[in-house]
Amino acid sequence: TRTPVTVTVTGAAGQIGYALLFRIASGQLLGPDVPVRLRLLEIPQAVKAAEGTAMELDDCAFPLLAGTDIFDDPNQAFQGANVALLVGARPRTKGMERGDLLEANGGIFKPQGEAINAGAADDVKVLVVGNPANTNALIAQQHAPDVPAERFTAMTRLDHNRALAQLSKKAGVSVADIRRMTIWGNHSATQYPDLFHAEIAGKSAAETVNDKSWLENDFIPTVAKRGAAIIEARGASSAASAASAAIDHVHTWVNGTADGDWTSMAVVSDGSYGVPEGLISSFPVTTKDGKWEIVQGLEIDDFSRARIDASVNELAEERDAVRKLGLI
Ligand code: NAX
Repeated sequence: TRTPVTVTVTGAAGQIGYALLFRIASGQLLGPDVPVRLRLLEIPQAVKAAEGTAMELDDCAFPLLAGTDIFDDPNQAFQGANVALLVGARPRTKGMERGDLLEANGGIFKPQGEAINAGAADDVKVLVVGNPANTNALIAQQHAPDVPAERFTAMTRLDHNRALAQLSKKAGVSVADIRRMTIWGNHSATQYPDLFHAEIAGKSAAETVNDKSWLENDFIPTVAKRGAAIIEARGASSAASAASAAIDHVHTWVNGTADGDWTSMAVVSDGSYGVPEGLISSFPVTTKDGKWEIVQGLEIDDFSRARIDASVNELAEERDAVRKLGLI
């Protein structure tokens, strides 16, 4: 039998954690033949709740779950981690300025980056879900100098999946008929879901839909503001869909994208498409053998260029702000 893969999950007692852990333990993260060992990180006040979740994990009797350990110390939690899902973060509360938000999250993601650097497995893959996800990933990455920068990623797969769902409804097709969807930029309201490179049954999605007004005034804002719409309807933020996207992100990273298709991941920029080197920005990426590559050579028209630039500028501002705060 295989050695279990160690998966560390932070914010394990939160609502995404609750929707995520059972899917990891059932084999949906890494595959139906890969045993996993869970290491959960919570703040001390939430350890008891995490223990309750661990009891339920026991009670599922998942054949693939080799064990669950709970910590309130990042250095212990990331020990030996092959996969690290950084879900716990400090949410923006009323009256909080962006600087305060970045500073509070710096206090979380700096020590977590250091702990990953010190103790994670050599092959560690990191996904940051906790918001502001791209910049939190940048902070963690900057404090893990011994880990290759490409192992730090942030989640835009939920945005990607939301875009697939909206397009499938509009076009009256199954999401399975859609390929090459892309989210560019920041996981925020400035993100740019791109239909000009997406395909429905092999043909341009933008041309197939042929409704510029829908694309501009309906599709883009609906995808970008979907998180707020879920809060409005549910009275709580997206949890099961966020967990599902985190599963998809890691599964695709480990197991590869299908031939002729790609996915969206926020990854460290190498300067592709004019995105400043070092920013963690969402791109179209293919994955193979546990490695991602940014899709090259796509033509970007003026409409897309302006939107990509706006979102990337926001990322550059966030980076400058955390630099000023001494967080990176
Ligand atoms: P919850 O507030 O339900 O849970 C967060 C958990 O993190 C809490 O149990 C808290 O105790 C824990 N936590 C806080 N600081 C911690 C630390 N230093 N170490 C370990 N654990 C810590 O939030 P939830 O709804 O689960 O959302 C988690 C994060 O995901 C939020 O930042 C949220 O904004 C973000 N999201 C990101 C999305 C994305 O697409 N990238 C979409 C969904 C979600 O909004």
